Amino acid sequence: MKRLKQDSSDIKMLAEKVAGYLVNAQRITFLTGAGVSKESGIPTFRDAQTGMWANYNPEELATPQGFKRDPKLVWQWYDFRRKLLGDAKPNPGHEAIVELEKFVPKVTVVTQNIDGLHQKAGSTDVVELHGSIKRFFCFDDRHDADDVPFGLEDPPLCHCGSMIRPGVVWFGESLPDGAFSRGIKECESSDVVFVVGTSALVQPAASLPYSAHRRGAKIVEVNMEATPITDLADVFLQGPSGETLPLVVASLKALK
Ligand code: BV8
Repeated sequence: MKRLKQDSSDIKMLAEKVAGYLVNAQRITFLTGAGVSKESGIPTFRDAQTGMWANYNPEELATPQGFKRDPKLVWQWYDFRRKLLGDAKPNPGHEAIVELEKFVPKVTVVTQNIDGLHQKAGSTDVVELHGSIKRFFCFDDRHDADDVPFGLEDPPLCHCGSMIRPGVVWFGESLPDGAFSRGIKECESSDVVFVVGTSALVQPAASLPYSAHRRGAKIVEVNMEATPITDLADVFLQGPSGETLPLVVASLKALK
């Protein structure tokens, strides 16, 4: 049922339907985006940028060209976001994904997020399609750089003389070796693929649910609003993932 503006009884009934998919599932994959971290206080990628960032387009800042054009601005944008993350904690949505590891033999998280909250929550198999804001390497040769202090005005320099940048994948850059192929493999071998908190606009991540669907996986979308994936989904759970995913876990426990 894809009726938008689902009420609580709809959501409960749909959560029970999803739990039914999980009773005998051997492998499930969660493809997550910024929405899963929203209830941890992390603005989503497309939320209106807050404060001083209101006048900048993230898709311009998150590019090698943007960094070369204005290294100070891009560096400070990531420093601001990294600080936001500092004391962010996983929310009940992250925790529900971890709890499912008790009931399903294999649970993989393929995330577009760079915030590390899935790992912090305790997920044991996480693929970071777009890297991590907590890692750094140099712009020219990708020499790893140790942890960089907060509050630098400008990007520090690598021992090779190149500017150090955040260890994330920018627009126009390839995904880390093996990450996307691992994402395809997990989505194509899963009984159920959850697509949680993503606008499903950025490629090639947004193509993963289609790979899963072609192989017959059940697709469960969790979002506040419809996306390009909604029509593909077997179930669309409309609501915050911090509320809907724990409902699925509670329904599964009642079935076990
Ligand atoms: C690449 C890291 C190969 C940086 C990010 C076709 C094929 C291949 C490439 C392309 C293609 N078409 C276009 C491209 C180019 C480009 C692209 O996709 N552009 C878009 C704009 C069309 N793709 C690339 O460049 C990729 N590279 O393809 O390499 C290549 C190489 C060279 C030359 C050619 C090809 C690399 C893309 C990676 C970019 N890096 N992040 C950083 O974060 O600073 S992308 C960034 O935005 C995120 O990582 C995420 O992937 C993306 C979208 O964000 P979402 O996570 O979806 O968040 P968003 O805000 O959009 O949505 C939040 C959702 O949550 C909403 O739906 C909302 O309703 C929902 N929500 C809110 N609250 C809640 C909630 N849901 C549940 N609960 C809640 N409480």
